[in-house]
Amino acid sequence: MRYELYYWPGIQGRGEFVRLALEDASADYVDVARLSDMDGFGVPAVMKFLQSPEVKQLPFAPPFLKAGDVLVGQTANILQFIAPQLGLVPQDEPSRLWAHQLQLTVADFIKEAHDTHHPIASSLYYEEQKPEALRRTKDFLATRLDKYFGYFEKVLDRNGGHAVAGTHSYVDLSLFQIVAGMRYAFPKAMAQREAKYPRLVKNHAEVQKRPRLAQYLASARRIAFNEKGLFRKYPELDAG
Ligand SMILES: N[C@@H](CCC(=O)N[C@@H](CS)C(=O)NCC(=O)O)C(=O)O
Repeated sequence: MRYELYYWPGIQGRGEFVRLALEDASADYVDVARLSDMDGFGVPAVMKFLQSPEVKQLPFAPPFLKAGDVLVGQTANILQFIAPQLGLVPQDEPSRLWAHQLQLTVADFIKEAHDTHHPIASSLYYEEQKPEALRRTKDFLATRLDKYFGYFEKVLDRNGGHAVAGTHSYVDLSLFQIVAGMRYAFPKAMAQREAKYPRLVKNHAEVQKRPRLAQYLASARRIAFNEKGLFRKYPELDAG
């Protein structure tokens, strides 16, 4: 089956967590918004689902994914849906619940990382909320980052180096992505902390070496991190 991923073009954002799963599994998919408007794709195709009165299971926001007649939104929910089909989670319910629990925690982390540069409103520019961003980031780096990374480190330790014991799963891919994002956005802060998180660092290195992922990461399909996405590099925020 050909999956259709609907996400904003030009950023990794939350769509990247879905892309990583599709790419790691070598799934047949189209990244709809990155294809031409002229062929019926592009951003208009995304907007069609968000605005058409005919869509009953209306997504709130991208990413969302279409698989045959199924239309599913919310990053963690999309992953929970496709992972069993892609062999990226064990089939048993306890494992799937555990993976989903972790993915929801990743979603919480991403929101907090995003709010470092947009603590007041997503509708305002970073430059319009810079003093608040500095204050928010100070606390994020002092308390929240270590709380989340310490938690994920413990999880990897207790499960033999994987998020779900004994197997590679979509959560390992998401943990790779948050390490990559944090290294991009906060290189100083990460350099000071990485020694505390050897399993997270090892997971990042192992995921990036997976043959299909390595190919993807080196391809033009992997959008570079930039200052429009979730993880943004504003050196003044990276106090270490
Ligand atoms: N909880 C949702 C959040 C979705 C979300 O915030 N999407 C962003 C792009 S990453 C968006 O387009 N939001 C539009 C809005 O919130 O108005 C998820 O995990 O998928």
